[in-house]
Amino acid sequence: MKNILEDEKLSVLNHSCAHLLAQAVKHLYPKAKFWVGPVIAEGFYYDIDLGDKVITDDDISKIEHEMKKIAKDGKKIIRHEITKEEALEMFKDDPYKIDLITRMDENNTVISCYSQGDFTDLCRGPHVESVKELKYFKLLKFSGAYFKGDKNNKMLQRIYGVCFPSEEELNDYLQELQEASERDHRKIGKNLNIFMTHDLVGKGMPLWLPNGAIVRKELENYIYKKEQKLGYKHVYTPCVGTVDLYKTSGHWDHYKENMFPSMKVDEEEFVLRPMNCPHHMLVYANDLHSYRDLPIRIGEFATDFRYEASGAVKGLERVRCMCQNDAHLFVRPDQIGEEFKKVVELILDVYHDFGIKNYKFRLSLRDKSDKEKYFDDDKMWNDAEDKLREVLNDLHLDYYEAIGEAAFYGPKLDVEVKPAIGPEVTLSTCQLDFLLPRRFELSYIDSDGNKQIPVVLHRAIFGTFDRFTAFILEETKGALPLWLSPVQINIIPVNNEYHLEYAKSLKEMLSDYRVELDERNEKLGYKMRESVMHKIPITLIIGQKEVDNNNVSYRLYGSEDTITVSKEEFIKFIEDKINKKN
Ligand code: TSB
Ligand code: ZN
Repeated sequence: MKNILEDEKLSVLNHSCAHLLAQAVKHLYPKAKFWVGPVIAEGFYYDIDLGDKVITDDDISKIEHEMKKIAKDGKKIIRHEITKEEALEMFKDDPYKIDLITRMDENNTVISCYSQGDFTDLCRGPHVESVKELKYFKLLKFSGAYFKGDKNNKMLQRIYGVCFPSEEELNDYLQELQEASERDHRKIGKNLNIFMTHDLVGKGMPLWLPNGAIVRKELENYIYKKEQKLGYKHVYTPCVGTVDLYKTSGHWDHYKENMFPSMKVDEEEFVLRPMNCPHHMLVYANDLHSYRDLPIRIGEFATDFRYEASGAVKGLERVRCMCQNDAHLFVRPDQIGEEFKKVVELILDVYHDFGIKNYKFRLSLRDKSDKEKYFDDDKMWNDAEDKLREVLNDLHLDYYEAIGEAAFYGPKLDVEVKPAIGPEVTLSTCQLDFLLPRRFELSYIDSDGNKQIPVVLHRAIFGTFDRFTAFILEETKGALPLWLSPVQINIIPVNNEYHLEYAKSLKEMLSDYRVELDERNEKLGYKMRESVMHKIPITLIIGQKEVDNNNVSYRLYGSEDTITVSKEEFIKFIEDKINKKN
């Protein structure tokens, strides 16, 4: 998807188009007052105060029509430079512009504004020369938006749009936008009954429906098996802890703004946990450890709660209640490299199974000047950062470095992916930590009988089941592979009167799989179309030929071919497909 902000010419064009939008709104609603109209990655928007009026689809077409009219008229866009006093006078009827002007630097005497015909807007510019250049635009959507993003302020009307220099580019972009919205996991998740949300449960708190629960269970089984083979031990721990636990870990000081507020129960003060590390530190400390026992790998599918801004929560991708595919690996300093390498290899292995190809490794480092977020121990940080770099270089992996993205306890390797809509997000992560083991006074006995402090690797391969499911729904456009699909096989008898009995016997035979039998009295074509709409990987079509020959005919999702095989061959085929995960 094109990012308008990355193209200077397009940015100017879109900025001018935001002014054109404001001018058209002013023509149609003379009392309108204007806040800001910035360029964004998707085009532009303008926040407008329309009194009590709420924008409708009908208004949008009227505004678009008016914009076309003004553009055709072709007025020049002219820059003026005025003093702060003049600006305050010129915009005296618009409290939003006055807000902007009064906050401008006293010494910065030059304030610029741009006029086009009967409309003038306060603006730094630059702009195109004439509104004539604004020919190929489209208003995309509208929503309410609080003034300055504060819900105690007035709700303004935000209108989004985009503009291109040619019709072809606009159409291409709109087509891409349409495709992205088809791929949006929120849309797919709704259509395929994967998850729902409800105001009574709350923002960012999705409910996994039966179909979603199947996907999640399969993901859990899949990664559990991998982790078991690699020597991980899984635990279950509570999704709350006392405030003291998070004071000990440092989360209370460094991560509080991401946490839900605490609650008092009897004499204890609890907090919903945002991370599982403190619990796992205590699990480690429950036993004495010798250097021979390490690495110890403690895993958990663990529910966490985080405060995410209400504007940031998004379907399953960014939630306030999430389940991490988490583990904490307790290692000796000499094992860091090898263990870190194993984690990276596991990430690559899983991505291979899921066919994930478009991702970026990001080495997230501390911002040395941010003494508040990051504990102050240069040597510890430098050692940790060098260690990660060393392994990445050994593995010949492509990565880039991001300052200020480290966790408060250490540097990390993040894997970034691009969702259908919106900015990149982190999926997998592996984080090095010299701090928490100290804070929890963890130890092991070395070969000389002395106490040593272990190092911890925090890692989540899927990240969270929530985010990973969102991503995989978008990658597959909802057409999940056979092993993950909520319904794996759909059996359609051509004619219930003659073929239903045999179809039922097939369902019985396939009882190890997730099978549906469509015995509704609907036309074959209709049932076939529904099977495709629900993205079911295999559809069995059972007619007289199949009954007579005691075999099956199937179609794979996305294919028009019907293949006839014996029952035994069919079972072998699906077993093979499930095992290969393709
Ligand atoms: C890996 N303590 C570590 C853990 O041991 C930790 O919590 N790391 S994290 O903060 O990076 O979170 C782990 C993963 O959770 C992230 O990589 C990301 O994939 C996922 N995640 C983070 N926030 C959210 C969210 N709001 N919604 C969905 N998934 C999230
Ligand atoms: Zn952790």
